[in-house]
Amino acid sequence: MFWVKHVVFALLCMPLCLQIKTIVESIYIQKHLSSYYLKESQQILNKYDAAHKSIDMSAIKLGANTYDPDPLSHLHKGNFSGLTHPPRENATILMLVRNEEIEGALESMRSLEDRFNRDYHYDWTFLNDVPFTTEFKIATSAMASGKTQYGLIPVDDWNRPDWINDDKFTQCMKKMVEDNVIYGESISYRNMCRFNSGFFFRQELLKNYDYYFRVEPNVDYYCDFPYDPFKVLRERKAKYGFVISLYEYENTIPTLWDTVEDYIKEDNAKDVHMDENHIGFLTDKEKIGRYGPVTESHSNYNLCHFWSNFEVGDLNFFRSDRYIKFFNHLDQEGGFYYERWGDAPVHSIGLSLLLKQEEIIHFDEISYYHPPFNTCPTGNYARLDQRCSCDPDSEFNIDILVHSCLMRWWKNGSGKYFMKEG
Ligand SMILES: Nc1nc2c(ncn2[C@@H]2O[C@H](COP(=O)(O)OP(=O)(O)O)[C@@H](O)[C@H]2O)c(=O)[nH]1
Ligand SMILES: [Mg+2]
Repeated sequence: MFWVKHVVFALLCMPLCLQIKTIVESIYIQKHLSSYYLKESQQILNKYDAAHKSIDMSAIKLGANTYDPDPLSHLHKGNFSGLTHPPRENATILMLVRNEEIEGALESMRSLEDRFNRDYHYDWTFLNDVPFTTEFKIATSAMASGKTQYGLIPVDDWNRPDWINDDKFTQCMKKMVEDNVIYGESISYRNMCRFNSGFFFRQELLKNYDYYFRVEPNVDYYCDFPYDPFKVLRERKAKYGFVISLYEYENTIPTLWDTVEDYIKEDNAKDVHMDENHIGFLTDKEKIGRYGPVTESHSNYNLCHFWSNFEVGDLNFFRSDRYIKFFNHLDQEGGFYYERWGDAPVHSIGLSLLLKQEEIIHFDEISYYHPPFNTCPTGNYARLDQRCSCDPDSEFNIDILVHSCLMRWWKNGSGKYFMKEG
C-alpha cells in the first residue's frame, strides 16, 4: 500500500518533525481517498445494477446489444429509435435451423454481426419445421443487432408430398445408401433440399421483403464486409450473389440434367434465353489453363453450382412465375426424393438459365467459411484493410483448389473478362 511505503521512507530518511508530518499526511490522504473511491464505486455499482435489472425485466427482444456503442441507450431513450445505421435495403438475414443447432447458430450470428450487421441492424428471420424453443429465441434475439422473427414452416411446404410413391422412395433410398451417396439415408435432408429449392421464398414472414441473405449454423466470415451486399444487388439490378462455386457429386443427381433438358425444350425459348444467360457456366467442360473439371459427368452438365449455404438473393426472382415454373417441372419428376437433388444445383441451374449474365454477382471481397472450405482475399492490402483473419494459402481455400468452379465462372459468367479473350 502506498501510505505504508511513505511511512517507512519517512522513518528512514527524515528528521523527526518532518517524519511526524509526513506520516499524518499519508494516513489522512489514504483515509480520504478510500472513502472517496468507495463512495464513487458504490454509486457506479448502484447505477449499473439498476440498469441491468431493468434490462433483465424488459421484453425478451432488446434490439440493441454489445455492438451498440451505448448498450443502455434504450433505457434513457425509451425505445430503439435512437440507434443509427446507414440506409438499409428491404432485406432480411435468413436462417433455416434446428433447435439443437443453437450454438452453431449463435457462432454464425456473432460472426456476421461483427463483420457486417453491427453497422446495419438488418432483421433476422429464423425458420424451422418444428416450433423454436424459448431458449433458442432468447439467445438468438440477444445476439442480433436487428429485430428477430421466428417462423414455423407449414407441413405441406416441408414434408414429402403424397404423390411420391413410398415403395419406390424406400427402394431408391436403400440403393443410395448402398452406393454411399452423401446424405443418401436422410429423409429430413431431402425435405430440407426441396424446401430450399421451392418453398423458402413463399414463407409468410418473408412476403414483405425484397432480399434475403442465407446463413447457416457454424459458418464464419473472416473479413469485414466492404459494402452492403443487398445494396450492391439493388444498385447493379442483380438478382443473386455467391461467394463459392464447386462441382456437385453426380450420384446425388443422376437424372437432374435430363429433366432440365426436357424443361428447356418445353419452355421453347420463352423464359430461357440462351444468348444472354449463363449456359456456358453450366456446360463448359473444356480445360481452363491446365485444369479440366475434376468430377466426371455423364451428361452435358459440368456439375458446377453456386454453394448455396451462402446466398444473397432477390426474393422476387424466386417468387416469379418463371422460377416457379422451372421448380415445378423439376419437382414433378420426384428427384428430390427418388434421388437426392440438392438445392444448390437446382438454384444454380434455375438462376443460370433464367437470368442475364450481369444479374448474378460473384462477391469477390466477401470472405467466408462453411466446413470444409473457405475463401480469403489474396491481396495483402485487402486483408489488412478488411481486418481479415484468414490465410489465402490455406489448403482449404477453395479458390485455389481444382474443386473450384470459379475459373469456369470467370470464363463464362460475368467476371474476369481477360479469361474470355483469345
Ligand atoms: N429446421 C431444420 N433445419 C434443417 C434440417 N436439416 C437441415 N437444416 C438446415 O438446413 C441447412 C443445411 O443443412 P446442413 O446440415 O448444414 O447441410 P450441409 O451444409 O449440406 O451439410 C442448415 O441451415 C441446417 O440448419 C431439419 O431437419 N430441420
Ligand atoms: Mg451446412
